[in-house]
Amino acid sequence: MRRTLPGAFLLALLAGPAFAAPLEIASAWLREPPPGSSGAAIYMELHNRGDAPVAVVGARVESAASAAVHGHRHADGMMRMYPVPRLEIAAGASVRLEPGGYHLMVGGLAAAPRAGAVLPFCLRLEDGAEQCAEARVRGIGE
Ligand SMILES: [Cu+2]
Repeated sequence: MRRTLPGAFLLALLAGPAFAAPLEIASAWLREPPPGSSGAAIYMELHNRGDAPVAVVGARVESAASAAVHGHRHADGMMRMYPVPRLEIAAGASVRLEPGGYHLMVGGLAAAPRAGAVLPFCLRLEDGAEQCAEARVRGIGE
């Protein structure tokens, strides 16, 4: 039997998205959705550890129908959400997704995530790579 594993392993290492994507996702969390709601907003910190800009151009949550980056802006005394099709993080910079600002809007969750659980998600980057992480579900008063 030929031993092909080391070669394949090396190839996987070279082709792995970790090499192409210097983006680090930290402290991801979401609030437990209220009963009857199938939507949620995921917050997180994005750190670009690389020496070139990185842009988030999409997202996916396996158990949800939709996931997209949104922003918030004040208009006529109201907070309105708007889609952010491309969120760029400059080289060496960080961007916070936090309540009242950017968030990852999740819609059509198959099952409502409960406090203490984690919700896996992936961000799609402009170069085609994906960066995945888990968001921790916080309770209502947490
Ligand atoms: Cu939103």
